[in-house]
Amino acid sequence: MENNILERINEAEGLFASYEITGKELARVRQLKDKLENEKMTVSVIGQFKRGKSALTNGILGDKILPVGIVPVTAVVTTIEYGEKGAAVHFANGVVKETAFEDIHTYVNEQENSDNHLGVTKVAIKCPSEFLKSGLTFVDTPGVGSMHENNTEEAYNFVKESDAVIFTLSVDSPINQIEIDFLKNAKEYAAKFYFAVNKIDVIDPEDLDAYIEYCRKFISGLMEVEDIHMFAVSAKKNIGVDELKEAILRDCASESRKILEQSSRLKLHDIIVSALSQITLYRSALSMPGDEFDQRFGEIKEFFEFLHNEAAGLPEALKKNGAVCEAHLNDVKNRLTAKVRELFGIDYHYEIGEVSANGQASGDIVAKIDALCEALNTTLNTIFMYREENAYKVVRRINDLNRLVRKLVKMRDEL
Ligand SMILES: Nc1nc2c(ncn2[C@@H]2O[C@H](COP(=O)(O)OP(=O)(O)OP(=O)(O)O)[C@@H](O)[C@H]2O)c(=O)[nH]1
Ligand SMILES: [Mg+2]
Repeated sequence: MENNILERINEAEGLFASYEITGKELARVRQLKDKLENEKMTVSVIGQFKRGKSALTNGILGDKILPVGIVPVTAVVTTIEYGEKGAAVHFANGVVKETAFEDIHTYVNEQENSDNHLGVTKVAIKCPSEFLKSGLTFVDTPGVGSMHENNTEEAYNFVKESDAVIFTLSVDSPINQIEIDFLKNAKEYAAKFYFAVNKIDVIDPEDLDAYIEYCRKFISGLMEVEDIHMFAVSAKKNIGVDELKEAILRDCASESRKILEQSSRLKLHDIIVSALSQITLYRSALSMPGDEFDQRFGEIKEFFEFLHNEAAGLPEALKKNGAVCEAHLNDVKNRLTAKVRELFGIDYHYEIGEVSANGQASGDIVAKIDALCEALNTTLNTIFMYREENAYKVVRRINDLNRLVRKLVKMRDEL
């Protein structure tokens, strides 16, 4: 089965490319293909808040890169790859801002960027750590279960992109329901698990043995694996961290292909499930009464007009600034996606391109916004068959959709 996962991905790509409503799944499946073809492995540190994930990340990299603290700290995902020391902050509107290493905390820290009000999608760090030399992407994630719901959401989202995870527990608290739920979810996406029990410096050796044994038995049951290895570590005192590092590097060297194929299989399954739910949403939107459709189309047209006027009202100096225009266009794309979801209940997908820092404005921003709105209007008219009077076309479209569902269900069940 694993051998033909790439074929399955290609097949899914072909299907998603033929339908406007599966644009998001198309982008995800292409990303998956790129990861598999280029053997890009992502290893994330995940777990409940305050288990010491950031401290452990620093310990593994051998550098005090990330902020650590007694209160919930990590608010955004931080990816770390091999390279000359540097950091870049990625924002939802496509802007990428180079930043000094010492300033990372401004964006990552919950106290400074509360509920991620700065709209950061990730902080991408480069660091010349030996551990990263093989090309893997190492990721520190926000913790689940604190009162900061945004952190839990970010953590759940990022698990979907992880191939291997270090699930971090700590001896100051026995495994709890929040962790169990998170672990069960992670199992749906990641192909390889390392279990780290952190903060062993604060516990007596006999208590540690009892704790490890308790967790080991429990997790073995949960993971349906007989013999789970628990890595007892202290990120703070650098105890046991090397053993964990070596295990990861060994597996990356000897079984990265296997891990990536298994992880791709799990992810493709999830993408297909998401496409099927998108089709369900679409079908329920299609059954909307005609006058309600009229009202929704009226509302989106008003929104188009609002966006037109907003762009027209931008100061002339900004309209000439290429980076500002690109960021504005991306921001409009994000808002259009949210509007379509609000009005029609489906996820409309836009690629958010990276904003180039010193570009000259190419073309008129107002005309670009109008073109974006016009294209969306045409697509919405087509996919919702809005005021379509040709019965043949309607029937063909519905049959087409039924065929897509059948193919996806078959594919999902075979994965
Ligand atoms: N004694 C001890 N304390 C530790 C160890 N590792 C981390 N800590 C402490 O635990 C607290 C939380 O550490 P962080 O690394 O910020 O934890 P986190 O899991 O990243 O927290 P969030 O980002 O909020 O989810 C800090 O006060 C650390 O100093 C350890 O090995 N031993
Ligand atoms: Mg943290």
